[in-house]
Amino acid sequence: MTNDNQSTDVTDGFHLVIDALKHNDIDTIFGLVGIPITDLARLAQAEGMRFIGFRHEQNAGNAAAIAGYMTQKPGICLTVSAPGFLNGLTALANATTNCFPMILISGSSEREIVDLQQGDYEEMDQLNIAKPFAKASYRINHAADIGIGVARAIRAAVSGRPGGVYLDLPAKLLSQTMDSAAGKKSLVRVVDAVPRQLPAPESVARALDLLKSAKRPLIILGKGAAYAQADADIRAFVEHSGIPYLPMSMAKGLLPDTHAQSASAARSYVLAEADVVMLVGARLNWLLAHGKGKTWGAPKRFIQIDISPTEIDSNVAIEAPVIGDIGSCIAALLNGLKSSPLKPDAEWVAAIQSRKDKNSAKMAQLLDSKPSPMNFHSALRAIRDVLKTRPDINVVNEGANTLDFARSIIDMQQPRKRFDSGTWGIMGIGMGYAVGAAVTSGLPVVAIEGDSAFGFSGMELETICRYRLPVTTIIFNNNGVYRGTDVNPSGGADVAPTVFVKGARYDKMIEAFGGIGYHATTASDLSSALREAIAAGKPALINAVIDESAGTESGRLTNLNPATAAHKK
Ligand code: ADP
Ligand code: TZD
Repeated sequence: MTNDNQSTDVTDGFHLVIDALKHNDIDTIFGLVGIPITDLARLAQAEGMRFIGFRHEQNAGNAAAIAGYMTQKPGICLTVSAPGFLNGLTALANATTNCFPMILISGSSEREIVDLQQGDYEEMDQLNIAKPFAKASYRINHAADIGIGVARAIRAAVSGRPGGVYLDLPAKLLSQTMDSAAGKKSLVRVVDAVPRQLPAPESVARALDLLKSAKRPLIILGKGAAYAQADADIRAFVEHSGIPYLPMSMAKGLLPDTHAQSASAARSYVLAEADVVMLVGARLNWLLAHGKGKTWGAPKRFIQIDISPTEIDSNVAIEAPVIGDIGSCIAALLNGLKSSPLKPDAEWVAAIQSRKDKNSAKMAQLLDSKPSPMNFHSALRAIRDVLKTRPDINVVNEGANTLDFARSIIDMQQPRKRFDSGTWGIMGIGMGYAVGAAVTSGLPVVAIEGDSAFGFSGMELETICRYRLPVTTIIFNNNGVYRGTDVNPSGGADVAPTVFVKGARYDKMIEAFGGIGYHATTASDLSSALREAIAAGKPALINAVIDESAGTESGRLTNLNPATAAHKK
C-alpha cells in the first residue's frame, strides 16, 4: 500500500487521481481490483470514498452506468488491464448506447512493451480498442495532467448527449511523483459540466405550430426525458396540452403510469392513428419500429426534442426538430403553450379511452386467473400489488417474456425508478444495475429477472450480501432461455439449446452468502415472500416457479428471429 506520509511535499499519481475525483464531488467507485490499481482502490477508501468491489467488471460497469443515469454525474468503474478492461468494455459500450454518463478507468501495462508487442503482463492497446465504444477516450501520461485529464473525462461523459468515456491510466503514471503543492494546483474543478442548451426560438415556434395543426397528437417520452430531471415541467406540459402520451420503458413513472393521459394501454392504436407525434428524449430506433411501417400506419409528422442534432432525420424526416436540453426546450414550449393554449380533439381522446378500457378489461382477466403453476401474468399480478404500496422502490427488469410482461403490468409512480435492458435489449444488466441503484439511492431494489437473464450476473449475489444491500431478486424460473419445453431434435443426450436444469433452486444460491432464500410456487407464496423481504430490507432471492410452457420464443420480438429457409428431411 502506498505510504501516505512518506513526505508531505510529494504526491503521486495514485493520490492525484483520487484527489481529482473528490475535487469534482465524485464519492463512489465501482470496480474490481488487481495489478496495477489495487492501491488506488485502497486509497479511495482511505480517503473517504466508497469502493464497491464486484465479482466481474461488467457488473461494476453496469452499476456505474446506472448511477450516472440516476444522478447526471458520471458513474466510475475501475478495472485492471487487458481482460479486466475488456470485461468492463461491454458495460461502457452499453452506457454509450443508452446515453448514460460513466467513466471506465483502467490501469494499463508498460507502453513501450505494449507498442512493440513484446508480450507484457496483460498487454493490450486499450486506448485504441475503447475508441469505437466510447463517446471519448483519453490516456494520461504525466502526473501533472491528472487534474485536466479527469476533468476532461467528466465533461465528455455528461455534457451534450451523455455517454461512456474511457480513461487509460498506465501503471507508471500511478507511481509517478510530483511536488504536492503543484499537484494540488493542477486539480481542475469542472464548471457547469451540464450546461443548459437553449433551443432556437424559431424551432420552438415551428414545433408549437405543428402541434396546433394536429388533430390526433401524441407525445412519446423516452429515457432522455427521465434523465433530464425536468419532471415538473414535463408533467406541466403534458397536462396543459391535454395531449395523450406514451412513456418508453425507462420513462415510466416520469408521470405516474396511472395518469389519465397515459395511452400505454392503447399503444398500438395511438402509434397507428396519431397524425403528429412529439418525441421527447426518445430515438426512432427499433424500439419504435424506426418511425415507419405497419406499426405507424399512415406516415406521421414528427416533432423531436433532443440534445443531439444528428439524431434528427436518423430514420424518417423530422418536420420540427427542437435542439437543446430537454429542461430548456420543455420550458420554452410550455411558455408558448400558456400564451396560446391547445385543446386536443375530443373524439381522439374518447377513442383512446375506449381502447384503453377494452384492453384493460382483457388484461384484468389475465391478471385475475390463478393458474398452477404460475404463469407470467399471475406472478406479476402478485408483484404489482406489493409494489403498488411502495412507490419509492427501484425496479430492475430483464429477460424476454419477463421483461415484456413486467413492463406493461408493473406500474411506476416515480421517475428514474425503472432500469431495464434498454436500447440494446441486453441481458446481464440485472445485478449490476441492482447494486448501482441500491448504493446510489439508499432505497430498496426489486429485480425482476428471467432465469436466463439472471445467470449473466448472478455471482453478484455475493456482492449484494457483502454490502448488505436491500435488494430482492425475483427469478422467473421456467427452466430455460424463453421457455423450458424444447427438446433436442436429434434425439441425442444433450438438452435443447434453450433448456436449463429443470427445477433449479436459485434460492439456495443466496443462502450460501447469508442472504434469505424463498421458494414460491403460488402467487400467494410470492406475494408474502416479497412483502417479507422488502420489510426486512436485507438481501433476498425469491425463486418463483413459472409454467415452463408459458411465454413465447424471444417474448415480443419473435418476429426478429430470422427464419430458416432450408428444411432438411
Ligand atoms: P428510449 O429508449 O427511452 O426511447 P433513447 O435512449 O432512445 O430513449 O433516447 C434518449 C435520447 O435522449 C437520446 O437521443 C439523447 O440524445 C437524448 N437526451 C439525453 N439527455 C438529454 C437531455 N438532457 N436533453 C435533451 N436530450 C437528451
Ligand atoms: N446475450 C446477451 C448479452 N443479450 C441478449 N439479449 C441475448 C444474449 C439473447 N437473449 C435475449 O434477447 S432474451 C434472453 C437471451 C439469452 C433470455 C431470455 O430468457 P429468460 O426470460 O429466462 O431470461 P423469459 O422471461 O423466460 O423469456
